[in-house]
Amino acid sequence: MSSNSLNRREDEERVRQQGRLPPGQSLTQKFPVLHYGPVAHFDAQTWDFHIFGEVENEIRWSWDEFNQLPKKKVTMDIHCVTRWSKFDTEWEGVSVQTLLDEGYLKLKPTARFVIQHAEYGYSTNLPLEVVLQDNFLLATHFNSEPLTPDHGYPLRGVVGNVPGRDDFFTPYFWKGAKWLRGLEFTAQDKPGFWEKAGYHNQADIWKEERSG
Ligand SMILES: Nc1nc2c(c(=O)[nH]1)N[C@H]1C(S)=C(S)[C@@H](COP(=O)(O)O)O[C@H]1N2
Ligand SMILES: [Mo]
Repeated sequence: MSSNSLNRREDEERVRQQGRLPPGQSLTQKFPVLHYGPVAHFDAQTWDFHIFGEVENEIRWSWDEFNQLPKKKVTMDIHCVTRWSKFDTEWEGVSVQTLLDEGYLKLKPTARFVIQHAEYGYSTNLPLEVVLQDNFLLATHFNSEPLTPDHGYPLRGVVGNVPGRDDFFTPYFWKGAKWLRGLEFTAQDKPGFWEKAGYHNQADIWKEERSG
């Protein structure tokens, strides 16, 4: 066995002992790339970020404007439904709760779900309360570097498990859309790309809600 696979096993055993390895998952030291369709091309001149639906103020931010928003860092464990988990990943970006707290965005009381809309029509849905948790971020950076194109540059949704925060609901990682272009707030739930393809709508990593 190579020393690398020995390390991998030791790391996996450690997170298992810590109660951080969800059922049916295994630890990876790599960062796999997974998506349907092509990697999106980014043009700062035409890119915009659109917030719409059950909101008091519809928003369109340019890339420059988006980058003037307050950002924060969150470290979390990410869990892909294809059974890889990556631990202690650090993300930087904009928190939706911060947008509310600082008055950039005001929701209508009818808003209950959030649909992430990405390039090429990819979408994924989450309950509003999950999007407002600290483990959901509109991320521009991974481990202090801008996202790479295949991981969603310039912007993606991310959601993962924050160790010790059992009060946060954590879904599988497909619930973060790469090449994110907008958020739609809705009164009714709207299953997204993988959810319509047979993945679980709620996707709780601890309950192994993979399909159905
Ligand atoms: N736009 C877009 N975002 C997407 C997907 C996709 O097909 N298109 N796939 C999802 C899935 S299934 C996973 S597991 C993660 C993978 O992110 P990664 O390639 O950065 O590991 O992206 C999610 N976001
Ligand atoms: Mo996935």
